[in-house]
Amino acid sequence: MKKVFLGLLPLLLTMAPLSWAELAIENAHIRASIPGAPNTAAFLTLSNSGDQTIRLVRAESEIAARTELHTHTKDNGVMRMREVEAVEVPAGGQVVLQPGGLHVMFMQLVEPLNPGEQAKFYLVDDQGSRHQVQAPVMKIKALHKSSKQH
Ligand SMILES: [Cu+2]
Repeated sequence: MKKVFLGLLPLLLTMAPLSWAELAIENAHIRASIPGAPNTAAFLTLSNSGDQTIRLVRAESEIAARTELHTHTKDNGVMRMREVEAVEVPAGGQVVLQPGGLHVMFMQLVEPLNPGEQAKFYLVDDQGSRHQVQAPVMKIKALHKSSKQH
């Protein structure tokens, strides 16, 4: 046991200051923009292999005038989008950003995003670390008509 512990120690020491390394971002994809619609969204899966909650407090990109963290809420039976203060990924946990739920919102796209293209954006945590996300642009059907309005 002692041998195993000593063997792991250098690795643990190396990893300790890099808390951002605990966040894994998978299955990222961006909805292709609809002609004439200035907004679109990105979806992805966040996994936290660390032992502390990761709080993502904002999103940034150069593909849109505004990039925000959004969720959907039901308001008198109508699905609406609103900005969230933070997306929290619990220690050892996973959060899925998906149509109808949490998403990264791009408002006032600089140019249309077409299927087959790639785009880049960032998720920023409350420690100031910027997590770069490179994602393919794909055709994704809107779940609700209201998800087009903003
Ligand atoms: Cu939104």
